[in-house]
Amino acid sequence: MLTQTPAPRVAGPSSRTSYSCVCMDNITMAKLLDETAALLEIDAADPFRVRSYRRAAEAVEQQTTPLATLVDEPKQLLAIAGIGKGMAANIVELVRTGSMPLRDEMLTKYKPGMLQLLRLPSMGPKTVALLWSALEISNIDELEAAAKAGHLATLPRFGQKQIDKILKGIEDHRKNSGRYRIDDAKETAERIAALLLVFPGIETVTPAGSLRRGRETVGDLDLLVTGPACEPDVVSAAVEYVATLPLIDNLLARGQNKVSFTLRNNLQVDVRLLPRASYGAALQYFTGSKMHNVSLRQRALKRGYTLSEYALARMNPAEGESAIVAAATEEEIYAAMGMQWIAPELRENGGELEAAEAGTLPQLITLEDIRGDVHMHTVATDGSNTIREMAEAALLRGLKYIAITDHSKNLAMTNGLDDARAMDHVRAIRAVDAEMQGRIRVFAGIEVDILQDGSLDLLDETLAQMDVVIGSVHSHFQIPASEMTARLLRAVENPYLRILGHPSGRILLRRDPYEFDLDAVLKRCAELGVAVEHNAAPPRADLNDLNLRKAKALGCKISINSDAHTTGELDRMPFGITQLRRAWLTPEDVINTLDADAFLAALRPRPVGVKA
Ligand code: DGT
Ligand code: CA
Ligand code: CA
Ligand code: ZN
Repeated sequence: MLTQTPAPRVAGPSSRTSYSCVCMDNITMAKLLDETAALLEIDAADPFRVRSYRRAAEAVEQQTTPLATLVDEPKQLLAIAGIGKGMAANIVELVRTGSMPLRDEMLTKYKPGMLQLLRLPSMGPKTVALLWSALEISNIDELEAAAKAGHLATLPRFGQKQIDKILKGIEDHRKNSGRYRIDDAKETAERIAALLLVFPGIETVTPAGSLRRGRETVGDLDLLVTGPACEPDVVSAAVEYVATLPLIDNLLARGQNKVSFTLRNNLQVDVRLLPRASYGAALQYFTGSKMHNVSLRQRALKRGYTLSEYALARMNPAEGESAIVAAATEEEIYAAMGMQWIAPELRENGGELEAAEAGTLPQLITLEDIRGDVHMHTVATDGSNTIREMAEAALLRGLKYIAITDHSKNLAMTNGLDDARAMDHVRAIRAVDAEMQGRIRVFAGIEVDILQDGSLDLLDETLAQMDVVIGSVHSHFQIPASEMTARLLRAVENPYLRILGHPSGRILLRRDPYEFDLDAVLKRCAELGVAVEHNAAPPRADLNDLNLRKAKALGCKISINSDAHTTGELDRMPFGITQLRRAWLTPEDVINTLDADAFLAALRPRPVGVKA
């Protein structure tokens, strides 16, 4: 329990000079000890020795006091069950240098890639040692090549069945080491949370890690769980419940308060059951990012505090004073550090800590700020719903205006509109706008293709009839960067183009962005008053957070749109908002926060002489 931990003393001046080492946290330390144990095992070391490193790793992970603060207090290190004299010396080395002699020695003898081999199914240390000594296989790629080339069959006990199993394991591992889109991850997290909440005594499930920070993809899910069933003395029944969830494909690890498993799609999930008293500290820690945490811990040390997954604690409490400064909520922790609470989306060590200290964090945009969504499709092209259905669905979502922006003829597979159909469509849109009687405004628009030469796919006269003209690239992605830049620059020079749609063309995890000089295009958009789009569809999510920051810095107007092809896809907007928040954007930076008339007025003015 937190209150029973002896208060750490102030670290001596010598160890204070290098904060980066003093900042090694217990979980990182445990990982390094565990790796050393695995390398020793490959080395066929005495099993007792291997075991001592494993036990030490477990003991370190369970400690509530950051051991890095105890390096000048060997007695306190030795007081921990599972840490003897030699291990205490190892810990001191780890803190001071980031490694330790035995680990270094093992890593000169073996290769780090061999640790990865151990994660494959049916791959133990003896097998890894054999693969190394017989075939010099030191990583997964080499193992795969050897298996495919038939070399493994020359080894004892390697039948075809065993080899097939290894190849399948490698394939699964590859999928597993991939990343998952935030929308898929979020849905999965919600599904698991619903199951967890069935257990009596589990009251709160919070996704942490990259999902909470809103990264567009996540490596694995980190779910934090609390409630009466998660207190240290009662946690085993809850752990048992989690470890036997029916959706678990592969149970990876099951500890005192942690269960790790993979799902059928290979996504890994880490569930941690935490006491309420330290939930805030855990949430802060496991939300990350790692660099944000390292920076925050350095600041804590300067204040005479330690920050861990258990608490923000005084290093040197006065007689009778509690060591704990804050632990139950994140708000308390940041406040005790003299900072504003920092939205998870900003926690990438990109200036947010400095701003929080100065009290100058931006008022980030929220979904409630959005009044209009001006990129969506209907049955006229590749959408699934009518204009009226889109309008009603948008109204239900509280929007004040939308624009219908179907495709143009170049995108033939979508039944894209030619000039005549586009004009008919404008009339149909205006009719629905009238039917809605002001409950919601329905603007006439088009998502016109930017052709290979940078011209637009429809006549100026047609475009002149539209309220919203989005220009997008949907073909010829592979042209040289200079040509793509020229193409986009020519497109935005067209006075009818008002918004540059999904400007990078990427499809997350499937298609890279096309190459061009983004800075040049953004600069020109800013000069001409062409808005740039953040496309809220999770597979697109461009401009991404970094480029959005750039667009803002260059003075671009920014528009966020769902690009919905069904009424349900209007609900993509929150994913886009998350990315805008990661880019530090405020409501003032985004034109969709304006009223309908102000929005139209904020778009690039129509060419003189053209009547709306
Ligand atoms: P991901 O899963 O690759 O999308 O990224 P994260 O940020 O979710 O990373 P993950 O799952 O490895 O860890 C979750 C959080 O836990 C991370 O953001 C910060 C914290 N954390 C994990 N491992 C370490 C570590 O070794 N050192 C520190 N300082 N923090 C860690
Ligand atoms: Ca994660
Ligand atoms: Ca994780
Ligand atoms: Zn498009």
